[in-house]
This record gives sequence, structure tokens and C-alpha cells, in this order.
Amino acid sequence: MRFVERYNGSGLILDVERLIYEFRGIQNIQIFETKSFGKMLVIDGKVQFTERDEAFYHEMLVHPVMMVHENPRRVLVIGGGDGGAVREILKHNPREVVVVEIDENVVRACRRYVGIDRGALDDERVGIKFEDGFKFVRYCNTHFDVIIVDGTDPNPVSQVLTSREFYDCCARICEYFVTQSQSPFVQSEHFKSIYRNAKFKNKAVYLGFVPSYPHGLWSYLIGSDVRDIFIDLEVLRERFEERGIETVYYTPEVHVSAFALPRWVKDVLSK
Ligand code: AG3
Repeated sequence: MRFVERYNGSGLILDVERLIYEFRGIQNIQIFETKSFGKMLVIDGKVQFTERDEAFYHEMLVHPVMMVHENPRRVLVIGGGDGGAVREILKHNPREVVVVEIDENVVRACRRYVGIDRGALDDERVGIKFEDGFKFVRYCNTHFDVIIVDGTDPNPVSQVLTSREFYDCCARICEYFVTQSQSPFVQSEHFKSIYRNAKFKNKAVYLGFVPSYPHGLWSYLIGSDVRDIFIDLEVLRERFEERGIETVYYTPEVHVSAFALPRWVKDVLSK
């Protein structure tokens, strides 16, 4: 059997052994066993992760923002019900992680059939709320050191998470913010609008490689109204050492170089 995800006239093909699980609720959730990428979560026809490369994505989503903060204690995750991001966050030893996931079925399915959280979702410091992320930040009056948005491609359920109002609410309650910001190559309109709507005083885009996402090149946006986004390599190296973090993709050197954007990516953002 073959799984295909299409993006405007091109796409991804993965051979699959079988469909392990499927549930149609507010989103269509599927879990496949693939031939060469391990288990794979697909939501509404789009690959969310494969076991083989999910660490590339989750590490680059989480570590840059957690590393620029000298002591991230309270962290909010919007989306991320599979627990991959939470697993990486716990490597920084925070005091509390709040996960706000709109679709309970994602958590249930991933816990039962995949387990990339490796127990992180059951950690006593982690609390999960099944509610709308936008409503949560809008009415939230506590402060977070870091907010991490791990959403799906903009669709009727998730597009509010790329709106100006959403980013403004986040800016009000956190020091540092990060969101995945789609493929600059095949989703340049989404990528651009995320960049425009995120009106943080300081902001920057960085890139990473995720083979199972549209053509492999993925982007992230980091922002802060109150703090600097760029930290010296020496400081990053010290922190990385001190925190004793083990990774397969992220290193302090990768962190610094990820912010170097190809000319065409800069052009997409400025036009
Ligand atoms: N969220 C971002 C996945 C986007 C992939 N897009 C696509 N395949 N068209 C990933 C959630 C993993 N925690």
C-alpha cells in the first residue's frame, strides 16, 4: 500500500505496511505503520510526524526558544497533543508545562498507538487541557516564560493560531514565543502571513530539515516583545552543557546557523 500527500502538483510517497488506527472526529486522525519511516501520524491527509524524523522537527521547534531563556520554568504548549514537543521541553527541567490541545483524540491515539512522548505526558509537571488554544491565551492572566505553538497547517480548526489577535495575546503573557511556520517553498503564502501577523518587537525566522514535511525544508518563527532573540554561541554552548541535553539534530552550532536564510527565503518575506 502507498500513502501519498500532495502539495500543488508535487508530493510525498511513503510505502505503508498497514493502517493501524483511524478516527474521524473534529479532525481525521490516522496512524500508519510505514515501511521505512516507522509509525506515522496523519491528520486530515497531512503528515504530522514519522518516528524516523520527528526528533528533527520537535528539537528544532523546542530547543532554540528554550535555550535563549536563561531559566525557563513555566512553559505553555498549544497543540502538540502527540507529546513530542513536551518530551524535548522536559530536557530543560522546567517546573510546569501546560499543554492546551483542542483534540483529545490526538492525545489518546498517540499515547495508545505510538508513544513518542516516552512518558512525558504522564510526568507530574505536565498538565493537559482539552480546549481551544486561542480562547485559552485570550483569557489567560498568568505568565509563561515560553509559549510553543505546535499546530497543523492552517485549516478551519487551526487557522486562528496564525492570526494577529492570537499572536498579540501570546505576546502579552510570555517572554519568548515560537511557532512552526510552514514550508517557505510550497506554502509561501502561509509562511508570509505568519511572519506578518506575528508583530513581536523582536522576531526572526529560522529553518530546519524535516524529510517527511513538504519537500523537507521547514520554517519556525521566534518572537519576543521584551527580550533579545540572538544569543552568543558561547552562552548557548555553556547552557547546553549545563543542562546536559541530549539530541539527535539540535546543537548550539546548528542553532546559530539555522537563522542564516537563503536569499530567496528573505525575498519571500520582504515581498
Ligand atoms: N505540526 C506541523 C506539521 C505540519 C506538516 N504539514 C504537512 N505535512 N503538510 C506537527 C505536529 C507534530 N507534533
